[in-house]
Amino acid sequence: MDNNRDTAADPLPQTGLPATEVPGTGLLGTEPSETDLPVTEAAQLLPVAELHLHIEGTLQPELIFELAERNGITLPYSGLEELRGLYEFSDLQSFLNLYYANMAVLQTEQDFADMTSAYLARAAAAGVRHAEIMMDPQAHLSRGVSLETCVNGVVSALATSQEDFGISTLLIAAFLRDLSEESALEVLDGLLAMNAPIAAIGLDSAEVGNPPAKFERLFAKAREAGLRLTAHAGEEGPPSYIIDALDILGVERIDHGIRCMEDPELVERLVADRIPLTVCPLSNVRLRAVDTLADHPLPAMLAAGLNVSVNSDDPAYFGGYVDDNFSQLKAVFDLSDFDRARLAANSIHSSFASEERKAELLDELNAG
Ligand code: ES4
Ligand code: ZN
Repeated sequence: MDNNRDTAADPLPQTGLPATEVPGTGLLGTEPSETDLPVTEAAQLLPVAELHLHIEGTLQPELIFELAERNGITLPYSGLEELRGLYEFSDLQSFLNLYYANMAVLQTEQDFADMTSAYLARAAAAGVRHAEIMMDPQAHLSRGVSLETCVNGVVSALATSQEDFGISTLLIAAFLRDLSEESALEVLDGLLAMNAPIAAIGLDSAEVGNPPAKFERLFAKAREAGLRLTAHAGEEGPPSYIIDALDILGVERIDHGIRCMEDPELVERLVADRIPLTVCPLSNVRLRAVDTLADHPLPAMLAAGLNVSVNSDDPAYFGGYVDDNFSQLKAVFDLSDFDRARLAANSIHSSFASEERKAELLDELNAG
């Protein structure tokens, strides 16, 4: 099957926006016919791939307190209510401060395994059938938690994800862009030396002031090691960071990428090359990248013909998992069944899963 054709040449998604030409296709928007993609009930969950998910961002407040007690850690919050009161963010950094602080409760392999299993159970309920899970090894190493502890803990839960939750999974080692490239290279060496089962590397944390060029050698090394490549770009950073992630780092996917909409020439390139953008609407609202969900560029991105998917990012912090992202998008934009099915298909096509697994999931999606 040609993975690109069916998404690239489909009629324009029905976004409620004026019909415009889909760049590069010469097609104008039309209502999808019965045979294009399945018409699903509003409440029905579509099988999706989650491509942008930080496992440390799935730590729910309840689990934070449970793990603190188990590990004899005193948290600087009196209880759940006080902690929950801190989930109001003004930008990416204000979130990252709490996200890194809460990781203190992750001490043992079992802690990492329990966090991962809790995510998989919730993701299964959200319709996730394949998940590409990022973890931040440097955020644990800096606290004295070994690479073996964090990697083996997460991997122990991922190893049985298909049997336990019906979710195929793979692991992405993400590197903190506010740390040095030397630190990242050292950690990548450690991961390769221990034969860690990672499929890809990513780049996350504070974006502005830490451009992709800082990590050219890291990505070259990962590519040589046969790893797939993705990077956060264009969340808070300018469109030029997206261009540099593609041209300097050679990434296959862009995490977020919403600021591409400020650069029509870049949009044209992303559409032509079918570059996947793993968009996280509720995250963008909570971190004030957009004012409200109604202001989110997702409908415009779909209308432009961009290869976008919907993901949850740090669901314990941003008010929802993939199903919540879909239902709130539907409520605000009256997202059509056709749009939802296209977003689901995009997520599967854009994954690093085997061609066999992608075909299986696409069959499931098309079977409605
Ligand atoms: C992140 Cl939303 C976001 N952006 C950048 N880095 C991150 N790490 C965890 N969540
Ligand atoms: Zn992210």
